[in-house]
Amino acid sequence: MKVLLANPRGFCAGVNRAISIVHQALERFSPPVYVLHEIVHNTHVLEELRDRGAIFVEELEEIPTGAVAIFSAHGVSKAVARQAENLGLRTIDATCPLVSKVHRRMIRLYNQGYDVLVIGHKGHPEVEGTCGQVEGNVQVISKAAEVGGLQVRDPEKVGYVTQTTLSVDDTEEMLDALRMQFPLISEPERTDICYATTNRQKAVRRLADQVDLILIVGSKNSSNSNRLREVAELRQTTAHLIDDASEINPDWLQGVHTVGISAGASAPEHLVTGVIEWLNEQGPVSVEEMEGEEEHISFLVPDFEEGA
Ligand code: 2E6
Ligand code: F3S
Repeated sequence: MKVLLANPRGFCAGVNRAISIVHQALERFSPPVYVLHEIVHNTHVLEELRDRGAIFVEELEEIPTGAVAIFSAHGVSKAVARQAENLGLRTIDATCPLVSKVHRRMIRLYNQGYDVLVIGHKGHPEVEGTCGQVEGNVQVISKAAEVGGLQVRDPEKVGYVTQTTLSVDDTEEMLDALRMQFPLISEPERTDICYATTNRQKAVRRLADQVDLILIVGSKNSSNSNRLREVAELRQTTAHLIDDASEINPDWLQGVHTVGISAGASAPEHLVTGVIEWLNEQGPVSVEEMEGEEEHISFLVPDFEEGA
């Protein structure tokens, strides 16, 4: 069997930074350190950090006064940040800088009097954090069909921001609908879909044309990983999202000659290696890495001594 590896795949700069922040906090402060929400959406990353003394919670009230509280890579609303201060927590912000950039644009548009639309998946923590940058009522849309039902104060003063991990194709469709409805809509030079999302989707699109089956390594609640599976399926290639090799169903391999593998932005590379090893146990495999976009982006880990 042949194995083709998508390139790029796996960890992005924001995930590397967020995980490093938790490691650094565990070194600087005595465990436990608390993390509001999953630092990134990956069960294996969480397991490893739990073993080192991180505690993941969904509510600030679960964190004892004076403890270290890290905000996840997906970002938080202003109200949550304020509440953490009021509770006397030592906060450290691991929000991806590319999400923080979206927050800043959201605030700017709102302060300029725009009705700001958030294009994204309702209920996802990044979308909640982005909406919560401003006090006013923000409308979230997740598909083109919802555009017709939007109510705005002034159709000539509408702007939008997007979630960073959306499907590039679906977003274009939504933007076309928005441009029809609001011809003067305020647009950024590029959408807020981040470089890592764009590159990983492009790589899976190319991979899908060359393989019989695609395995995406990533957790079920990871938005960007789910989008990779959809990209493959849109190209009529069967795809499965798996946390690790243990979730592979051997029946999936019936009649398959070439397997493609990719990994979401929050999935560690050792899980991809585990999948290759598992496939190799079923019969010899040859592994080939596809050509792809080179990524040189990295984000500094803040020195949070003063902030915390
Ligand atoms: C923060 C923002 C975007 O579910 P989603 O894809 O957003 O999150 P992860 O944790 O799977 O991926 C990284 C990430 C963090 N993406
Ligand atoms: Fe940031 Fe994009 Fe990763 S927004 S956390 S670089 S998937």
